[in-house]
Amino acid sequence: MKQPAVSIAALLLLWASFSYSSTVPKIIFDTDMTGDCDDCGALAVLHALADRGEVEVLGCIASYGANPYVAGCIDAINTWYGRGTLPIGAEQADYGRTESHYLKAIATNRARYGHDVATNADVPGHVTVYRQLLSEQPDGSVTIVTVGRMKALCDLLASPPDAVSTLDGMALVKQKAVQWVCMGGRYPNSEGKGEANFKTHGGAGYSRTAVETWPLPAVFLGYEIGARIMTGHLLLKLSEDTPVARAYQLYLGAIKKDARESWDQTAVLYAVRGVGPWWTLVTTGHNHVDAEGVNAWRPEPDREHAYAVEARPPEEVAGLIESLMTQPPKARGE
Ligand SMILES: [Ca+2]
Repeated sequence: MKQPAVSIAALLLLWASFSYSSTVPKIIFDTDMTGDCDDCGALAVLHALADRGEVEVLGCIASYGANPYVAGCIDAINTWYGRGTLPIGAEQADYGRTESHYLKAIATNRARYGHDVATNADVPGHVTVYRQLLSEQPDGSVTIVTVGRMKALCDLLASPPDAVSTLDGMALVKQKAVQWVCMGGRYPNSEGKGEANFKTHGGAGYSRTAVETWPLPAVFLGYEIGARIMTGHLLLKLSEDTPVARAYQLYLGAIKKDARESWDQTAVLYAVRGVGPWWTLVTTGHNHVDAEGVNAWRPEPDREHAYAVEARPPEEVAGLIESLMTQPPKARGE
């Protein structure tokens, strides 16, 4: 009697692991990694959750061409986590905003980080990669996470049919994506304050277009959520052989702080684990964005928009994010 019982248990475990792996979110990570370090922290959280079997990372998009070394830094981080072959697409145009406290130091140090991409010119364009990643996936399966300006997302939505897919960008998104999770804006923002991803550096038109035309559910993690979650202090203690730690060391050293707000990490955490105990969602109404890129939540008409509201103390979420950002990569066997 013992033998069959063990086999059934093993079969159940196998079935559970199969059904689990087939239902984890599939994520494209769209980042403007340049002027702040929370993009690196968000990518670390994404890899840590992938190491735990909670998410499949499809690829990364470097949006807005803010700095030539975005793709190189992304590749250094992906390589550190054993995912150096993940596709990266990058905006090839140079918009001239090149300052970053950490990008070049990490992207060009291939001897230390073992990656093979140095600059955005070493990878295909953002639209090509976006379209490729989407077209390869089952219908209704992809979550797009943006933690920067929405230039690349707008370019995807406006893209014509090509060799990758006979569908235009809007039809491709409708067929393959399931939701958009966006770090951006403020909620409900009746006072009309601006937020960087929506408003600055030419982003205004893009945020308005993206929010108005995105054809599926969209969830927004606002400025006010991540602004209260301070993380990074444990990364300061890690070796500079860890690229995410190095980014934080260089960035926090430059601004003379020992931790940073965690805006971008909240979008990744939500996209993988949902509201959890940390947030509730306001789902009635819609996110309105004006011509200047300033958003406000309007109670009507209702659209498929939602925004997160803090439900747990920020210190608790900070502890979780910090532990994920410092979780040793599974691929390194540490
Ligand atoms: Ca960002």
